[in-house]
Amino acid sequence: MAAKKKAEKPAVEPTNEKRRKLEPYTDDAQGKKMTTNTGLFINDDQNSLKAGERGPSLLEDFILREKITHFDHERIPERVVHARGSGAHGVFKVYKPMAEYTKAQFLNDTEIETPVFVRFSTVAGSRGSTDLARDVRGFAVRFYTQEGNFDLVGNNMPVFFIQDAIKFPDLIHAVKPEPDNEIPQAASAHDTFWDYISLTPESAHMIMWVMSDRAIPRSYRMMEGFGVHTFRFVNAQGVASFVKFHWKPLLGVHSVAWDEAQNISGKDPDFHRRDLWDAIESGNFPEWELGVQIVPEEDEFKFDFDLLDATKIIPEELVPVQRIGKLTLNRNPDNFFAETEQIAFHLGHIVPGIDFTNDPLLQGRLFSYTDTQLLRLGGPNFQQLPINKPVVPVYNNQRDGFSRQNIDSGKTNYSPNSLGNNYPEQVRAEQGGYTTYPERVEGYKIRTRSKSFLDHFSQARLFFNSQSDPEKNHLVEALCFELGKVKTVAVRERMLGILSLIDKGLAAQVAVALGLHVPHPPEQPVNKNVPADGALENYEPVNREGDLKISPTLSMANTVKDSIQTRKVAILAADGVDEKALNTVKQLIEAEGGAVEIVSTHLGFITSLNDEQIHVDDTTLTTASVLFDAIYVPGGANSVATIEADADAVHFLNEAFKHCKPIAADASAMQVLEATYFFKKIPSDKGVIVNGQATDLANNFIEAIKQHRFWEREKARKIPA
Ligand code: HDD
Repeated sequence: MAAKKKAEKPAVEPTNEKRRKLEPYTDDAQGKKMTTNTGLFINDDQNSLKAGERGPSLLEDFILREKITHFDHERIPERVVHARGSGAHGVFKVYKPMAEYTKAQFLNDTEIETPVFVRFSTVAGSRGSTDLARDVRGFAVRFYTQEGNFDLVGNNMPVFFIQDAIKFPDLIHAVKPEPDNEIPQAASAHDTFWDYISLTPESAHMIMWVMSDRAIPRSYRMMEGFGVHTFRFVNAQGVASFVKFHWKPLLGVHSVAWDEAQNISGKDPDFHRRDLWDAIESGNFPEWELGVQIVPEEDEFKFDFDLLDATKIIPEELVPVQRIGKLTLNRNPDNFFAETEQIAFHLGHIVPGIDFTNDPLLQGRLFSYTDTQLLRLGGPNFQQLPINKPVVPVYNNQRDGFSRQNIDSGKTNYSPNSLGNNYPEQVRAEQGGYTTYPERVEGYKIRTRSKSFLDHFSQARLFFNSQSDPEKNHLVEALCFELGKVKTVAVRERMLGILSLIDKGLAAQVAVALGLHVPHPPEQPVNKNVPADGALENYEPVNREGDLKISPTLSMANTVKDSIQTRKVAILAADGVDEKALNTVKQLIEAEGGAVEIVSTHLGFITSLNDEQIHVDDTTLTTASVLFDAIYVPGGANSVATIEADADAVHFLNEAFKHCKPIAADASAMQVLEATYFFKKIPSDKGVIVNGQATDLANNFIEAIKQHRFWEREKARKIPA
């Protein structure tokens, strides 16, 4: 697919009702005169009012006071979790009517393009923290539907750490920087997190996901998304089914290496934010398909896990994912604060045809989101902020409060009323009024955990067993890294106990790195879920084998690898480069949708063999291999000699090799490869393309880039870059 041209912003607006509705609030100061907030033209914005040239500033200076006061109040509390994030506008369109399962209009009308706003995030770090932290990624989607806002507030992992929302504050306290010294930022590799996890066996499955490469995505555009909980679909006849939501990225699911992630955190902490922004600005609109797994109500108890347990997936082999529509992100926000920061997601923003289940994690979330916005956005009127307003009108008897925007006219602000003809009127279900699914519930008031929630290990094992060998190695290394940072030996030991209940080999490998022994025989993990008066047997984890041994869809090795669209290729070149070879490779890569940057030893231009002036995008000082997906070294004697002599350029290649990236070099550039460490140690590698003329070389290189990474290279462990 060819790289698309930069999108003209107005081109996407007419199709997007939300964008049109934001337009009146969006202002540009181009060509405008400066005023105070009351509209007074400002004559001097640079000098405060003083009593004499060198005299004190005067309290009377209302311009100074207004400017400083506003500045003093610019910050709002960051989100208590998911503080660091990036958002974009887009549209969603359903492929086929889903009337059999849900009456939600936006999932039935194939003509409607529903406006959306999506915010991706990390969980633990502060607003200014690195994008590449090992962490869960938030994947929150707001649909501005004709029946009101629907928010699907999910993550890039399909399960969660805990089964009950009452534990959430403890989990988050444990993962956030430690309270005495506020260290470490945006990292789970510390004592309090693993202390908590080692006492919380229900987190075993989630820990497998967080220690996998899913926690260090290559791009937000290359992540899956999941609604996590089991929700409920309800059709027009009132028939309900259970549903799990998925987002499947059309570019496939890809990650970086952990060493690379740590480097990127220093070289470009905005890596994911920049990547999303640049992709949209260049017209390479990120796309996902919405998937659903549907379970008829009568099959609720058919599985060896509980559908209400958010630490469990429904394996796709048991219930296939139907792809029912497409999400396209096609426009960057105009203002980060007004849109990305002020958007207030809430799992309870729901539309007819979609309903909740009794998942205790979900139930608690239904409280938390509005509550947190009240503090974060300063009162009950946050729904009237432009980014939060639905595209449909809002009428009710809620009134007043800080920063009320609406001017609600009329005498009545209560219901029932006769003075206002009893408006706004309630809406019958058949006319779209929301009705809750009349699920029958009865039981004792009781604080307990259902026994059907106690199998904490079989799906953790399923996940581990489903990984490819390189993925398993990464997971083991992640655990060695994280637990290696834990100072308290007893915590490490408890974690080895938990790991041994998932997989003995896994535990043994981690134990070697920690210089410890796996507790033997593996005891039941210390279980601090047990309430003071609770009976242990009601909480004791069950370690069953699990019906399914392998679920191939859980491995990123099986993702789609058919495109190089938006992959970034660095061309290492200097004066005297063979421009024919360079241009052939560059053009073929760009024709496939890849992006090429010329990296040299200085900025400005380089002069090719035939005196062509080639613009340099970056130098080995201003960029780094970790910011690219692949590297190419064209020939040309002088260029090759310069690159070979530049230690940073040689390091660039060694590092790219270490991170398993495809590398191509012209035959006449072999001298550069020979200067590298890897080429001496491993002269032949599937991902190192050195044969063929420019076109063949480019085509083989493109095929290699589609593979993303040559992880099997890591086995050799010989590259110290
Ligand atoms: Fe949450 C934010 C996803 C459990 C309480 N959550 C937040 C965001 C995402 C999630 C993506 C950021 C939204 C945005 O971009 O503005 N949260 C999840 C998922 C969960 C989950 C997938 C488990 C399945 N969350 C969860 C629990 C609680 C919360 C159990 C509390 C009991 N989450 C919050 C919050 C946040 C939030 C405190 C912080 C900022 C906000 O809501 O708007 O209310």
